[in-house]
Amino acid sequence: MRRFERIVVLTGAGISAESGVDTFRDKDGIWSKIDYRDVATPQGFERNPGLVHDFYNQRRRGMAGVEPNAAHFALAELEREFHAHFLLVTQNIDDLHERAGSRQLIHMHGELAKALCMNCGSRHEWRDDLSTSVPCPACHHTGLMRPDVVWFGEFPYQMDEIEAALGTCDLFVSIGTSGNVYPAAGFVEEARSAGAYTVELNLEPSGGRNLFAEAIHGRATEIVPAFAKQLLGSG
Ligand code: BV8
Repeated sequence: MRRFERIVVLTGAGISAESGVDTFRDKDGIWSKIDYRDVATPQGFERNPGLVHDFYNQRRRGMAGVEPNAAHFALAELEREFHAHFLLVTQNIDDLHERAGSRQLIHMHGELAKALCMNCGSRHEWRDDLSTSVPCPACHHTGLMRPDVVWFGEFPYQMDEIEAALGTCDLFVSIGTSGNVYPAAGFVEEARSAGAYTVELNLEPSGGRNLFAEAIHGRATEIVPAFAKQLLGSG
C-alpha cells in the first residue's frame, strides 16, 4: 500500500454495532421503530419535547455497559502514529471513540452525553435523563434544555474544520456508514476532487460505494484493525 501523509476518517453507526449500539437503517434499526421526523427534527421537538427526551434518554441509558470495540481502538492507534495529520469525523453521538483513546475527533452530529440550553446557549456534560422540567445549570431557565445533537435540517458542527481537512487529505476512509445522510455522504467526493485516495470499509456496499476507489467489506472489528495494520506497515 502506498505511503499516506494526511488521513481523514469518517465513521457511522456501523463501527459501534459490534459494541451493541443500534444502527439506524439496518433491519430492525432505529428508524424502523420510530419516525425520524418525530424525534430527530426541531419540528418534532417543538411538537412533543417529551417524546424526544424519552428517545434520547433511552439511548443515553442504553450506553451503560457498552464498551469500545477493536475497530475504535485501531483508529485510536492509527491516530497516535499519524498524530499531526489525522482527523476522525464521526456521525455517531456515542462516546466510544474518545473512550478508545481518539483525540483528533469531531462529533459532527453532536454528542449524547451533552445537553444544550436553548435559552443561554450553554453546553453541559449530561449522563442522566433530560426533560422539560430540568433547569439549565447556567441560567436556571427551565423547559429549554435539549440533547446537544444535530437534527435533520440543522447545521452539522465544525463544518469549516472538516471541509479544510477534506481539501488537503491524501487518504479518505469511510467506515460503517450507509451514505444516506448529507453532508457527510458527500465527503468522499470532496476528498476525491482534492486528489485523495478513497476507501470504504463497511459490512456491505453502501449507497455511495461507486464513489470510492476501493471498498473492503466485512465486520468492522475485523476489517478496521487489518486495514490500520496495513497502513502502519506501509510506514
Ligand atoms: C444539513 C441525529 C444544512 C443524532 C442524525 C444535501 C446536502 C446537505 C443536506 C441535505 C442534502 N440532501 C438532504 C439533506 C438534508 C438532510 C439529509 O441528509 N437527509 C437525508 C435523509 C436525505 N441532512 C441534514 O439535515 C443535515 N443538515 O443538511 O444542514 C447543510 C447543508 C450543506 C452543508 C452543511 C449543512 C443534518 C443531518 C444530521 C441528522 N441527524 N441523527 C442522532 O440521533 O444520532 S442522522 C443519523 O444518520 C445519525 O446521526 C447517523 O449518524 C446518521 C447516518 O447514519 P449511519 O451512521 O450511516 O447509520 P446507518 O444505520 O444508516 O448505516 C450503518 C451502516 O453500517 C450500514 O451501511 C451497515 O451496513 C453498516 N454496518 C452495520 N454493522 C456493521 C456495519 N459495518 C461494519 N461492521 C459492522 N458490524
